[in-house]
Amino acid sequence: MSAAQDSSRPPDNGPAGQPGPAGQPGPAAAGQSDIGAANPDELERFFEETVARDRRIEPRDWMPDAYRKTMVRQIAQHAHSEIIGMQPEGNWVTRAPSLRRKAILLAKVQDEAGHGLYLYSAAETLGADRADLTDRLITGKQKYSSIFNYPTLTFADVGVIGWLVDGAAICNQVPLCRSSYGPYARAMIRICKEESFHQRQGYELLMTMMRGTDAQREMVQDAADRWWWPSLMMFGPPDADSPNTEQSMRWRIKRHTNDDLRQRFVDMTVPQAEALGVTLPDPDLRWNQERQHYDFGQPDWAEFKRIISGNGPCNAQRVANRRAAHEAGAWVRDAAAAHAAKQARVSRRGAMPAGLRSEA
Ligand code: FAQ
Repeated sequence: MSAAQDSSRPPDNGPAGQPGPAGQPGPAAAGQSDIGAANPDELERFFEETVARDRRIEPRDWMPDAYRKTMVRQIAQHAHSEIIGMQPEGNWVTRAPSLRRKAILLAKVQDEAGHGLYLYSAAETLGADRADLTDRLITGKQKYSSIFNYPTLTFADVGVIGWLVDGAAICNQVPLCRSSYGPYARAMIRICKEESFHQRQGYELLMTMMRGTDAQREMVQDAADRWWWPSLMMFGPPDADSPNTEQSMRWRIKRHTNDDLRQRFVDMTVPQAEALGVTLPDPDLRWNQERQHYDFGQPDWAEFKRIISGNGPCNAQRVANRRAAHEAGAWVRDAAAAHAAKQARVSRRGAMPAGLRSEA
């Protein structure tokens, strides 16, 4: 369907800031807030209608600056989380107890790198610069998920991360496949498929350990005790303390509130814990017949605040590792840029008539 046929888009000959001919970005799509000759009210109305009709906002479409800023913030934090999230489990690659477990873990950690890369690309469609985003991560100016600031003490942590952390990520991210920003929503579809494999491998690993020795069962229980509360924090602060939820729900970036998703996660996870034979470390956890949901206790929100402001058990180590990897990779980026420049020179020369080519 062409943009002109799609009733969710203004015609191609619309004012500056709207899509140009043949899908070329209009001026605003390049990240400019100056909408030139366009009627700002009309653009805003068109944007609101597109969102209200559950149509996607695409990179070439006009969008309010605040929407663009929110999307860059959320996508960048998500990308950083995937990249930093490689570290806690990566810590166990060399010590996996069998070749099979090592192969599975390597594949999972590689998937996380891939997720980070899709997400940085999605942020670039909004005019963000990937080098700048990386810089914000390694200088502590941009957040990543609190969950990755806890240490992985035993191999059971690998299983519990798959079960609980990927389980929470799936709960949170499946609705994001319907997020209003097209590139983010599309990236999320593949990411969720891979997260689903990640969760199953974690559960299968824990099931194997629970069928093993007493010591293995104790390791699983200990890991579940340590990761349960941090997993609940992944959904963000309680709704009453979440500054972004209301506007993000209105823009249909988020489809559910933090507390709704947390409840969904608890309801989904309790029967899985029972099937595993693991006790979740919450004395307030019980089925509420009236609500048809589990009641549960609150995580330590003071701990959450400490972690997201950079003072968790592993924040400094995670960021230092990322910074070291970035600096050690500088020669690769330089070599790739030099190669790309050379290829561009060669193809420009190839396009020139022979008599005009310089030999230099
Ligand atoms: N950790 O107003 P809200 C994964 C920040 S990927 C750190 O509620 P919002 C895969 C929040 O950003 C996990 N910061 O904010 C994997 C905001 O920051 P600001 C990452 C947090 O955006 C598995 C401030 O607090 N997933 O696990 C956290 O509406 C295994 C106020 O909060 C995503 O990023 C937190 N837990 O809702 C990889 C999913 N919670 O404004 C490896 C996409 C909140 O100060 C191994 N993101 N903050 O800059 C989202 O759904 C949302 O951004 C929320 C937060 C739900 C995270």
